[in-house]
Amino acid sequence: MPSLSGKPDIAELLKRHSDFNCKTPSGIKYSVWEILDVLWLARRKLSKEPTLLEVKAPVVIVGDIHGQYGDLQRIFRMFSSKNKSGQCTQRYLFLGDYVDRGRSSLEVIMCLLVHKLAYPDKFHLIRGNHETKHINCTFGFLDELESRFDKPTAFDLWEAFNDTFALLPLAALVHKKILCMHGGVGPDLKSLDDIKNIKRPLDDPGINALASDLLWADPMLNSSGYAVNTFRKLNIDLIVRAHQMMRNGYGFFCNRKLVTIFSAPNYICQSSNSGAVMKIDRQLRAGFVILHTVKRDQIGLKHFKEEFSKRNNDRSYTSRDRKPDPGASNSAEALTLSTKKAV
Ligand SMILES: [Mn+2]
Repeated sequence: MPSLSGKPDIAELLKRHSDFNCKTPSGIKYSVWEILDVLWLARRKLSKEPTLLEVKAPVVIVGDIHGQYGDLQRIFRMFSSKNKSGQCTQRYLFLGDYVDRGRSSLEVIMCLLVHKLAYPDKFHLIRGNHETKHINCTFGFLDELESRFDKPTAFDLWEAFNDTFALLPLAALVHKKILCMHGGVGPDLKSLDDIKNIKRPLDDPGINALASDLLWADPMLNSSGYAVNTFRKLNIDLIVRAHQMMRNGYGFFCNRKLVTIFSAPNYICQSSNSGAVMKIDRQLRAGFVILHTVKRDQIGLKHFKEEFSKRNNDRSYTSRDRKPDPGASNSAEALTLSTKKAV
């Protein structure tokens, strides 16, 4: 489909997203044409990317967002040197599940795609299981579009978004050592070339067993033997995936060879879970930043300073062998993967 109204103003769209206060009930005002233009440009960009992205370190890895625009803004602010949302001062890798569940799926996916267009080499998006038609027609995205546009327009936009999702890469490899995907791996993964060879667009990943695992698989807690073989076979140190809600935002499995990160705190307003994002530094050391749930009476600079000094004094170190302390969800955790310097 050709561009419909010419080139969208990416700088203005970035500003509109960073200025937006997510408490405004009406959401960001988009014209149908600018959405279609952004999607058209995004498809052009994504279709040139490989199915297995090669990503350099340092990088910030983000798990499920699920339409929680305010939390996406918090993540940008946390990692922005200017303390401003929308400023891409870091390399980012998002692990999918941008839409559904939360109330601002449209803002989240538009914000991410606009960033992708503005910073194509620093901003990486892979596909989650909610970036598929038969899931996002049921779990909120289509309903949200129908509440903001007339029904035929909403349906056309939903189709255009899903055409774009069909082109998203399915996995990423950070510095050749950390394999990242939304779901997980399964017996169909024999080598990294198997991922590279999956052809896109892939309208229904369910028809490809390996793609299904990458989008849907969950770790089996007793699978350390399988994990060891997989890591040897693929010559990797760690798997980073998302897809499952973690009470503290992240969790290690399979003898600490696999980590789940989930970046939507207070998920669907029922869970009091924290969110987490993972930062991999130049030396391939991994650390986590936790997004705590924030109550109305906890907002403000005074409360932030109190909380900050409280958390800063917490030097506890969480290990898999120690029973997690429910009060210590702010514990920092660091993991050295390799001493090799990242290029
Ligand atoms: Mn998922």
